[in-house]
Amino acid sequence: MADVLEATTQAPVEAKAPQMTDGFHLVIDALKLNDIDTIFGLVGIPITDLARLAQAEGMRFIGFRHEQHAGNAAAIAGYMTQKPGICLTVSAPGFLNGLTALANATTNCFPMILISGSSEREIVDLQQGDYEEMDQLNAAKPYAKAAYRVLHAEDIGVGIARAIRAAVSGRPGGVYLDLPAKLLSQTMDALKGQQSLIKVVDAAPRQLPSPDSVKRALDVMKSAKRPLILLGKGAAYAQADAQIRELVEKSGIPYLPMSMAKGLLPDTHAQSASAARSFVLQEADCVMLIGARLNWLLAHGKGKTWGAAPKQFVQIDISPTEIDSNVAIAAPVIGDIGSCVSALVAGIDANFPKPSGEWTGAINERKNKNLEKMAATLAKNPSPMNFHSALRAIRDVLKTRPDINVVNEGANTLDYARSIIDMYEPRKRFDSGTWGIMGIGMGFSIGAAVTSGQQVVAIEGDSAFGFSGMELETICRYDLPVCTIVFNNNGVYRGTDVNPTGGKDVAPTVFVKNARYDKMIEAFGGIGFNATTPEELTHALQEAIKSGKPTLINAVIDEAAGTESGRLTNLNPQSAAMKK
Ligand code: ADP
Ligand code: TZD
Repeated sequence: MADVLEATTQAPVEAKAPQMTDGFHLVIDALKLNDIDTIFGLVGIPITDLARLAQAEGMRFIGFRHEQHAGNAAAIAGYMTQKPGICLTVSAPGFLNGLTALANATTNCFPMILISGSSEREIVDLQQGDYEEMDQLNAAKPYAKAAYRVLHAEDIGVGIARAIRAAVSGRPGGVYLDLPAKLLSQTMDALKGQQSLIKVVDAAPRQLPSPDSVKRALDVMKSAKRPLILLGKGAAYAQADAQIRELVEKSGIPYLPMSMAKGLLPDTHAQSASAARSFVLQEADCVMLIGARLNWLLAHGKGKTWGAAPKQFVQIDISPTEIDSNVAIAAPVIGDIGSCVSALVAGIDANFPKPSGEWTGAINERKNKNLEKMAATLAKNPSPMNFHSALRAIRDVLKTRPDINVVNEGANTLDYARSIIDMYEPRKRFDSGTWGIMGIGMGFSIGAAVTSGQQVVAIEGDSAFGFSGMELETICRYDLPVCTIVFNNNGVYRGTDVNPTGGKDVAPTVFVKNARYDKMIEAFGGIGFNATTPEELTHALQEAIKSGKPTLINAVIDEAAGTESGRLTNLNPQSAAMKK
């Protein structure tokens, strides 16, 4: 009888036992619910199990050797897809390593979420010396678009939803999400847990421009004698490729792409004024900025770069506070680029004046002259190679493969590649961006390869490459189709500087001479090439692309070929002071 009683009293208890879930599962479930399928990160206390679980639950976890590069991969994935890229790190030092990438993402308007584990609040707030103790939330705030912390398992859904919205709505940016260790192991009723998750609806709502702002912009454009359209990476991000092409072609206005907007229309487009950049910036009397800021990359909209001709600016941007940030904007159009450009296209009727033949003719004349000059420079075959002859070889191979993603950093390597390598498709060029930061190379390459599943060619200065070189192992581990080309000129900018004291230490800009970067990738099973002539470089790049394997080409460049700071010589304090 006692047995029967026990059996009958136990059975119902077991049937009623609530199914439990925990913080680990809820984080993964919330990300998956929002169609996020990849995490870039680096494991350790307290997030190793989170990474394991993500993989077990069918997400892709790409593990890096340093968090900055995981963060950069997440940021570029966000830029390519309009979905926030996710970077996962451990507490304090791991978080700080990721923070550079978060700040860079925010600066460049790339949507990403840095998720870091953190140590116990009670101990951190009393500064009692926890393992990897740090007040990460407050450290992140100045460098992020938004920063949140979740303390209770039932708030994970809200935390992830807010982070997604903050990253992609309005002007995109980097978001920090703090997950204390205790939260991850907190348990709660599984059903209630599932019900607490949020599938974000319309994360980046369209923002229609006001009709009067569109009319004002059209009126300003109509009054122009020498109009110009300037496309920035905001225009590339917006994925309004067809509308932008229609605006350019229907209006007939010449355009200039900023570096990462190259390929939004093919660089070979008849209306591209890239080869006459200085001329059009100086001579234009009306400039329409589409997703481009008048920051240092555009000389703040004033000074010698912009010439003496008075300018009127039209600016299309999602962020109203961007307007008038450097010079007066005659016609701001605030909204998402797709909606704004569509509204402008609709307003271009038969009465809309085509740019005069005088203006387009002058641009074409300047273009042809500059292209001829460039062709002569590119045709030279100095030994050792210089930037131009090496880039000519790369350009000719890439021309046959417009689908290839191009990553680019360095000083001279960046400046020359930007103008010599044509792009033909949108969102295929990823570079040092708004900060002119070194170190994006391998992170962006991995992010682009994982996101697109397609070939990446990274064109890297030897100094620039060094910031993320250890990620070659990551590239080999995941067998990614990334070909890294190191422009090896023995140093930062060049390799010829000498220590004026005659002492043993080399000059601050100089590296080990004749290093063989190709040997580095061989250590991890990748394929290395050494190229000392354009022919060798062409052959190596063709082989690399054909293999679809992790490859590295050590391109030997004349160590005297580079200029200090590339084209930014004027920003060096000493040269600036000497000019005064
Ligand atoms: P670039 O460096 O190519 O000149 P910036 O990064 O300076 O480009 O500028 C990008 C601009 O695009 C930012 O001001 C940002 O607010 C804006 N932007 C980004 N996405 C959108 C969008 N979907 N619609 C409108 N503006 C956008
Ligand atoms: N550190 C970081 C994070 N970003 C930077 N931009 C710099 C340092 C300074 N810097 C540049 O602006 S370019 C550059 C550095 C160190 C490297 C230039 O040398 P390189 O390229 O070998 O990469 P070139 O083609 O030889 O000029």
